[in-house]
Amino acid sequence: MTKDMKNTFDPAKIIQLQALCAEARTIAVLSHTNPDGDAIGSGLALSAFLKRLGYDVRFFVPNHFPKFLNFIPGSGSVEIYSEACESAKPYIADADLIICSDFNEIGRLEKMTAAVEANVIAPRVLIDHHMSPPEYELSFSDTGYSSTSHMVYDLICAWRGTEAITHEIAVALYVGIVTDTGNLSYGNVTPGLYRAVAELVEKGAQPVEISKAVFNTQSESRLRMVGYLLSEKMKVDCDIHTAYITLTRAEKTRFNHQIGDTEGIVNMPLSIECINFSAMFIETLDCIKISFRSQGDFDVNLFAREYFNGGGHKNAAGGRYYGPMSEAVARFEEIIKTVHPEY
Ligand SMILES: [Mn+2]
Repeated sequence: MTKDMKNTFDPAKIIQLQALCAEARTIAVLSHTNPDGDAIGSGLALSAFLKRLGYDVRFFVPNHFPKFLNFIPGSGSVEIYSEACESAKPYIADADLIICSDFNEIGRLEKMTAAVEANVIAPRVLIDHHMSPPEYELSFSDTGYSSTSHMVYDLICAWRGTEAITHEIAVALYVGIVTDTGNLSYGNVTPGLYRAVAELVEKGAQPVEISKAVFNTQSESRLRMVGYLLSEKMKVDCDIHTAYITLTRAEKTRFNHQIGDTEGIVNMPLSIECINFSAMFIETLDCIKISFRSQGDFDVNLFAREYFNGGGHKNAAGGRYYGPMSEAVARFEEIIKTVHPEY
């Protein structure tokens, strides 16, 4: 197990998990809406591991994941609830054990929430690195991890040792780690994380190939959208170390926007020397979705919580505004006059 982590995966808790699994005939592994690399990577690795131990496991996410994740071995087995709820609903509702991976509240399952709530018998297990974990029968919750995939790595190693990391599991976990850390460039990139990554590479995860698949497979229209947003839509205020970008529905249509296309754009203003706080406002059918990123001490989890009905991590959080884009931006502009990074 990764040495510099606290006892998130201590032997007593692993025994508890083993007992819960041993009592279960069917296990449902779940991850969050708009699944990202960490959601898919951690969920796929967990289900592959449990399947190899002989359990009946199915892995469900509420809606589609971005196409660039299709190269992960086993990604075809991920069940998309919005597509196949007829078969998913009874399995989730009758599962003997529910494992929630990479999210901290059941509401993040959106339409899938009802199926989970219909199951009042199954114990719930949490494995997640977000703040404010729910009270489940068994929780592996630790915000010190930069990805849930790194947590799943430690969990598998604590349970079965590194021998249990197959090629398929290694690729899935590696993808989850690099997507949540911007290819190992932000978040808690600890010595332990590099040790885990070294092991995953040893087991067959190919860093160059995976970087290409994850970071260099965007469409021309996505790259042009990024160019347009940075050139025309980014507001920068060096005095308060803050920048933000807005994206309307009309602009999404203009650039043939696909799921996952806005991923990562909010981080880009942070590469400007004077900027330590970045926000991105994205218009959707029912609200303005807002992403916040920071580097250094400025706590965007608190910011999102306090002003935009959201939350997340200290350096990465999200929120929502119910109203037109102009109002969301005006509100933001007003708040950052007084609340912004000091340097
Ligand atoms: Mn994650």
